[in-house]
Amino acid sequence: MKTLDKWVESGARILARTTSRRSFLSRLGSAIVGAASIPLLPVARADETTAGDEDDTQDPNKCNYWRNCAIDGFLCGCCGGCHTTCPHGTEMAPMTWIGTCHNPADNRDYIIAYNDCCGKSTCNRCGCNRNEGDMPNYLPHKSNDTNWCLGTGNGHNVYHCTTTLLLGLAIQQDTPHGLAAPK
Ligand code: ABN
Repeated sequence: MKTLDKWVESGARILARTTSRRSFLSRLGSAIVGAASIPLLPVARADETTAGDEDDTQDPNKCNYWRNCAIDGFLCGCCGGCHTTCPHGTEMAPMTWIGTCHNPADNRDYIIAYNDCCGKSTCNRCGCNRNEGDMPNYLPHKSNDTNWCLGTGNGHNVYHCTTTLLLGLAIQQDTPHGLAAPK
């Protein structure tokens, strides 16, 4: 014990001789803050990995999925169906809202139909509201904020979720005013 006491005492004397009180406190503070942040580092890195590596544009159950560019509704893939089929117990509305979305995977534009699934209470999962090309409600044929289930005509008017069907490639068209993008 005596040896340990002497060792600590001489260490403290050397420290006192070579350092001012202010610089000692500042170094001590840095050491404490540095040590406290060590356990956080792997967590922060893990978060970055998740955010950076995920490509939501190719995941049908994410709002950022490329086909969802003009959607206003709940994704059927989160409601017991998938992005192209209605969940069991619902039926697809015959009328639909159409959008043109860009697929970054092949750098092309596609025409997408947003067919609502009807006949069960609103799903309320994976609600997405992206609205590219959407128009106000007073232009109902150009607005995605419409319950297309009202057109089912068999009493299944309740909206449940929305599918995203790929109708085809969007190609540029000739117009009297020259070339125009299909959007
Ligand atoms: N087309 C989806 C939807 C349904 C009900 C109300 C608004 C939007």
